[in-house]
Amino acid sequence: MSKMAVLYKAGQAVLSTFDADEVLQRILTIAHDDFDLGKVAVLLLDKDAQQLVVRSQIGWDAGTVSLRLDIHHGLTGAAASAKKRIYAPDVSQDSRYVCSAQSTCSELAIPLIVREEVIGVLDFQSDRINHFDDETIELLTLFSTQASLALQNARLYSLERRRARQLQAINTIAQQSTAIMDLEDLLARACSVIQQAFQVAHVSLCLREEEELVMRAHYGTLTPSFPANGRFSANQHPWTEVIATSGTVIENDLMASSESFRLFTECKSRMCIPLISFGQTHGVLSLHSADQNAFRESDLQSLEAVADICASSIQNAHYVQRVKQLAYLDGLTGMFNRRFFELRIMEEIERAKRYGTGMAIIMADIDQFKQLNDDFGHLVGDEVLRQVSSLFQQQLRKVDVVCRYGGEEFAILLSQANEQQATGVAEKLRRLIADWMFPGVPRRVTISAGVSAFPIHGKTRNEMLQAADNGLYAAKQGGRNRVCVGSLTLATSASKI
Ligand code: GH3
Ligand code: MG
Ligand code: MG
Repeated sequence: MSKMAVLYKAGQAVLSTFDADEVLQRILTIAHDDFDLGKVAVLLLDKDAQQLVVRSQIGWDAGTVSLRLDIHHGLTGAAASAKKRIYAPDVSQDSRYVCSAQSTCSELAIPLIVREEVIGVLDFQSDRINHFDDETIELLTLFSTQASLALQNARLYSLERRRARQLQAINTIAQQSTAIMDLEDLLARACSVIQQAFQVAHVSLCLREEEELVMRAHYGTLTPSFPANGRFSANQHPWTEVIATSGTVIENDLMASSESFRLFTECKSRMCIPLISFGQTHGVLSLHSADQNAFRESDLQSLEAVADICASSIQNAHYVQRVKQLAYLDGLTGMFNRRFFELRIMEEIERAKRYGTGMAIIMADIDQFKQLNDDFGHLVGDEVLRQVSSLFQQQLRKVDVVCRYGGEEFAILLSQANEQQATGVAEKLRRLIADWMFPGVPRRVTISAGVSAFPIHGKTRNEMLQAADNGLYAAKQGGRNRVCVGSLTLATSASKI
């Protein structure tokens, strides 16, 4: 075959694919078969490290692939630095030569250049002195130009595909952020879409709760010591920097880092992006890769777009939560309202049934409140209602729920409490109110209360309420300012003043 025909065939071969590995393979095959060269290597330039990395080779042991050489090292380094081909017809006579194979006698290194920029080097070695004649050198130089273009095309193509995947991900998450109302669902979905689009091993979405970050969704294998939905201090690297600067942190080499706290196993590079909405950092989106150097500045835009969508969904969810909360709050006292009580009593009864832990309710009503309003005015009445609510709240555990059931009546849900404990609590509240001096009320304010406990006084919401109500009725009948344990019939026992 004529030399021109070889060149034509070589050009066709390398330029007809967009797959970088395929291009590299074809370069080696052509050099080996058509130019009769035993040793050929393609080295690509790692600009940041200023090193040439062996990406593909033929003629050496397999171990040479991914070998890194300093840009000033050997003939390949000389070719890359000088941006021109370097030929050593007898390597033993060239001081720049660095031996990589004992049998090599001549070496030709040709830089791969795209738009004036070196992207790598093609390295040809022969076991014969003076192996390369002028024409071969010329042809290999032309071939290397085609190889540069093919590699550049493959690189652009893979960037384009990466870009397309990322755009697709943004689109998917954007659509779902409006379709999915539940925040947990959306965050979980976002993690898996991001993982696919950005091809990383692990993704997490952590939201801020004061000084801590809580992992609300993740994709990947967590380290055994870190539980799903676990929390950790935000005051540590890299989280603290992300939150303090509201900026993305990219770490492409975590091998050397000695940090003791890791979310995920096998994490060699990491990118942490703040979730910002209306100037507030709600949390951090983090991507973790099992490879070094997995993240590029060019991914930043797409990932920040995804982070923005997540942040605004979080903001929306907070708002929805707040609106929901408002629907369950009493405007005068700020306590939960009857609607909330109805919701929670069903949950508490369910829980008591499932775990056999018991629960109780107290219905408390202010005595002669109509008279109090009449004597001191409605505004004073309102203030008494507020203070009674807050006194109740202060006396109870976090798990208990105080609700303004209506007017001057309060319903209290006691989690995991029996009759005796509930009566004790009711009695404590009764005494506290009776002893309290209310502003603008120069006399005692008292309450009456009825208590019922699950399951002895009732097994359903209606039975429990009826029993507590019967207790309250008995307390009023018995002279007020007292606590009565209710039963479904009106037989009651009472504690007195
Ligand atoms: P008893 O000891 O039998 O419970 O007598 P009572 O006067 O407390 O009971 P009654 O049901 O006759 O009256 C309740 C009063 O509570 C009537 C109503 O004006 C008053 N009230 C209800 N809601 C409010 C409120 O939001 N603010 C004020 N100031 N008063 C209220
Ligand atoms: Mg009353
Ligand atoms: Mg009443």
